[in-house]
Amino acid sequence: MNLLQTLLQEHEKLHFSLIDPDKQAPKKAGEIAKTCADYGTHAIMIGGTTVHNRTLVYDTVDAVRKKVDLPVILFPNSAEAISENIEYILFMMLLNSTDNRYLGGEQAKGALLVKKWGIKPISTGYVVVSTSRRPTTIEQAVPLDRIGRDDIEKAVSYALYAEMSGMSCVYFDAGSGAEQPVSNEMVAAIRDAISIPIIIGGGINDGKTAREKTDAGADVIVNGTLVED
Ligand code: 1GP
Repeated sequence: MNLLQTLLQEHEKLHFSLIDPDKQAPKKAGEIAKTCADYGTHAIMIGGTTVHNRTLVYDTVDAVRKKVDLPVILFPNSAEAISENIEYILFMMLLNSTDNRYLGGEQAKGALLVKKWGIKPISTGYVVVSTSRRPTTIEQAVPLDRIGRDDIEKAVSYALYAEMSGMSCVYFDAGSGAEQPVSNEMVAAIRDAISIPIIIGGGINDGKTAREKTDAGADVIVNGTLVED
């Protein structure tokens, strides 16, 4: 069993707090992680679309691990963002990218580092959903087979692809600071189609919205912007 499966045996639903190393100094990241831990988050995720500095990732992970006793999971944008001191990694394929770099290129480079450093991978089918009028950072950075907020069938097809390929979970992300989160209807349709854990993030800024997503079938809610503010 991987970390996500183990945590889901202990808790019905999970909350992960995402800290972007590019948004604050490592010391501050440690303080944010401590606050999240005090609020009862189940794990700290470290990552962001813009970070390409392994040393900064290392220092951020180090500061967070010194402050909290929770699992710390890397959420990498490329092999460059993988640091030696992380215990877990969302080993992701960006399923609706149209750039081979995110469909195997970075993963092959990263796999060598994950092996060398003994990092525990959590294989993840990562899907970006476009819900905002203004493109989010990830939408600007990566060419995508666009999935709109109402493209439920397309979202379900990617979820099925992930499950049939043996990935251990899916992560549907509206992007950091998204104007709207992935819809409840989309989450429910994905839940109906697959049985592996569903992570939902992007634009979830209050408890009511988070609850709607878990009621619709999400297993894990990710908050980034909210925990940084
Ligand atoms: C982005 O899902 C995460 O990858 C978190 O999004 O910053 O909008 O919470 P927010």
